[in-house]
Amino acid sequence: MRATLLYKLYLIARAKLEGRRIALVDEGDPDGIVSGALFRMKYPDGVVVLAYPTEAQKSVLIRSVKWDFVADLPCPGRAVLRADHHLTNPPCAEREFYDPSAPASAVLALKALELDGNAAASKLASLAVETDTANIVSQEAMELEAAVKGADYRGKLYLIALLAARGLEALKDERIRGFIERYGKSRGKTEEVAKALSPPPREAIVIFTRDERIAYRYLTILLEKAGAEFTFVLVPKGFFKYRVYVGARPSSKYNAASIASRLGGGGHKYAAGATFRALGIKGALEKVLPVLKEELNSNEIEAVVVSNGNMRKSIL
Ligand SMILES: [Mn+2]
Repeated sequence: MRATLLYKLYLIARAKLEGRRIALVDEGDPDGIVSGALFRMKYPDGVVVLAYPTEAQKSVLIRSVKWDFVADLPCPGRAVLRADHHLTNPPCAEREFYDPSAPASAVLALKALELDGNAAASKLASLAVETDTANIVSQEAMELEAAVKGADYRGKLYLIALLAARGLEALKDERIRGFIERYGKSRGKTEEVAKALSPPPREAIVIFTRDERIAYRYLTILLEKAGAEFTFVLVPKGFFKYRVYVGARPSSKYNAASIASRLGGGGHKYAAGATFRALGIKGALEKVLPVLKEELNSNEIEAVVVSNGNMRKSIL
C-alpha cells in the first residue's frame, strides 16, 4: 500500500519535472486501463497514474495535482480534460466528455483525445464496452479483463504502455500472459465459493471476515447468474479498510449505485462499489447494516458470513 503511494508520488514528480502531460485513470477495470492506453497513444511520452475512485475524491496527493486528462473517475480537484460515464460523478473539468448513457468511458476518451479515426484505438475502446457492460463476447475482451485483474500496479502500467504501442498484440506478451494466468486461478477459487453459496437467496449478502483474494465482482455476477437479484459483498482490504461490492440484476427493482453512494462510493445501477474505513468487522457492519436495512426495506438482514473458509448463515 505504502509502496504504491510512493510510486504514485514518483510518477507525478517525474511528469511535472520533465514537463510531460499527466493522466489519472481508474485502476480497477479495463475501461480505465484502456482510457490510459488511449492517452498514451495520443501522447506517447505522457505519464499515466492509476487510482481508485475514492482516492480521486480523498487522496491529498492526487488532489494536489492538476491533471491533463482524467478518465472513468470522479473529479480529482483540478482537471483539464475528463472522460466519464458514471452517474454519481458530477462534471468538473475545463473540458468534459461526460455522458452517463455512454457504455464506457473509453468511448468518450476516444472522442476527447480525437482518436476516433484510429482503428487500433477504436478496437481497444470496443473491448472496454464489452467489459464495462458485462457483456463479454470476444476472446480479446476476456483476456484484457483477466490481464487487468491479474496485474499489480506496475503490471497495469506495463499493460497500458504495451496496449498503446502495440494494440491488442500486447495480449500475446509473455509478462501479460502471466497476469492472465494468475487471474484464471483466482477465478477458479471464486467459482468454488459461488458454488458453495448456491442456490443464493434473492438478496444475497456475503460478509467476508478476511480477504480471501478471490474475484469479488465476479462473485456477485456468479450469484446473480445462480438466481440472486441483489448482491452485496463486504470484504476487509488492508488496515481498517473495507470494500463493498454491490450488484443488481437489470430486470430487478434494486439500485446498486444508491447503496454504494450512501457508503461513500458510487457506480452504476447494476454494479457499484465503495471503500470505507472502520475499526474491525463490527464497525464495518455498523456502517453497512443501517443502509442495507433501509434500502432493502427490512428490519433484519440475512447474511452468509465467510470466516476462515467456513460459511454460516447469520441474521444481522
Ligand atoms: Mn467505466
